[in-house]
Amino acid sequence: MFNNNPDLQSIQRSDFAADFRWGSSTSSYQIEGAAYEDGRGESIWDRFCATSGNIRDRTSGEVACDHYHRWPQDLDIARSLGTNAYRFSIAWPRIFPLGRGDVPNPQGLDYYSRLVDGMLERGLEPWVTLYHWDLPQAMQDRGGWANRDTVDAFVEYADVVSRHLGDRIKHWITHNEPWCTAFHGNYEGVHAPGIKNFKTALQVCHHVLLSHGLAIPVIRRNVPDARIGAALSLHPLKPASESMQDAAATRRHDGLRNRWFLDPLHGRGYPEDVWKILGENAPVVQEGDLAIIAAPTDFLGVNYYFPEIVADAPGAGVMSTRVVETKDVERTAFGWEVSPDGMVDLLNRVARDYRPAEIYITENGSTYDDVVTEAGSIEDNQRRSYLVRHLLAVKRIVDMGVPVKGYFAWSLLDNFEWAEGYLRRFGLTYVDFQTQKRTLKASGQWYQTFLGGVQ
Ligand code: IFM
Repeated sequence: MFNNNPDLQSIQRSDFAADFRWGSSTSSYQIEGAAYEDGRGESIWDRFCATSGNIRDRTSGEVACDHYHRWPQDLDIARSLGTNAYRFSIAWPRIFPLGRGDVPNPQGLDYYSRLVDGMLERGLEPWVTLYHWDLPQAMQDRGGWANRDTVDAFVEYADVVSRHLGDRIKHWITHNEPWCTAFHGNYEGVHAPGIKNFKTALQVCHHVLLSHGLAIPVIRRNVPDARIGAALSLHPLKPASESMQDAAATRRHDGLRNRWFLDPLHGRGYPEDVWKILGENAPVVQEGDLAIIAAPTDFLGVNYYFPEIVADAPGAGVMSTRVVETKDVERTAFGWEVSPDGMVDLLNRVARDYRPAEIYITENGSTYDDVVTEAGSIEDNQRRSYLVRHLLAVKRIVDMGVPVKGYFAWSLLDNFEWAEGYLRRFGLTYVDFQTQKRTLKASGQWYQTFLGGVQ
């Protein structure tokens, strides 16, 4: 029914520029484990996972991939793939166990220093994300991102990390997917800290964007040759029908899902059409905030997974929209539509409407129910097909003149998939969470062959 069996030879690394960044992505809470080692403080995810009902398989990131101890092996895998870049994140509670303080935790800084050296030794350019959702719990106890003080604490943290690691890290991503921080965490309550309040989510959103803007000059001061951006989760959208109502709903949904982030980051302030709908839910924005948020960046990170189909839904939340599931489309095990064309549409739209100097696909990947064969291999043909077809899409986008300069597969390893626990595997590498054995999947082997890595 679907053309999900692409010619595996249909794309070559040489189809891309020699300096194209090829990488894989991970994040601290999802892989590190060692939750209570070397002075790490509690994060909101430790607390959230400890509450029954929050995580589908009742697990946590306490051990995860034990990457904190096994990172040399994991970086060896990244090197063996033939990638030239590696995206990872820093756990803020390892640096400031209480969120802020006079003295950063030396063991936390040492750990990341060794990790970064390990990347450089293996020819992996470090791409760091400062915030991939593991806020120190102590900051949450003081209101979390809804409290403007957290913005200052983030900037202090960014200052310390960039002073310590900026001699070796040149690529800085301030935040991963602010939409998820705000709405999964503070409106839907399905992510830490588990709050369900629309107004709070919008205030969180504003503070996260503000902290991005305030951190930029600090990082630039510490790392004059830094290249800085944010990684947004963006979605191409289509109306559920040809009705005017669905078209208008799609525009509203786009307003909060995409433009609410893209517009202020590109100097346009918050979209007025959405602001009007928000009414009393609109965030408190102080004079000068929007100029700060619009601080010039060097690239835009786009995390692309799936398109959304939107219908008008009077009374469904403040935005009166609903995302509908259409039948007869190919989906991953998560139910996310597989649409390489959606990626083409999205990146064309972003380039046309916002003209970022460079775009990096900072995440793209899929989850399927992997099976280990008797021989011990993982023949994840669907994930491999997903990868090949999305890389073909990247090639089309580049050929159209969109400045896409790199691709980071999500993820190097199977890992802790937030509210789904370990039920969803996104890795190019299979992780047996009982033994911590790593096995490159067929998808990882394909990426390795494509990139000219070493088996
Ligand atoms: O695992 C997550 C990641 O942390 C953020 N982007 C989406 C991935 C898959 O859900």
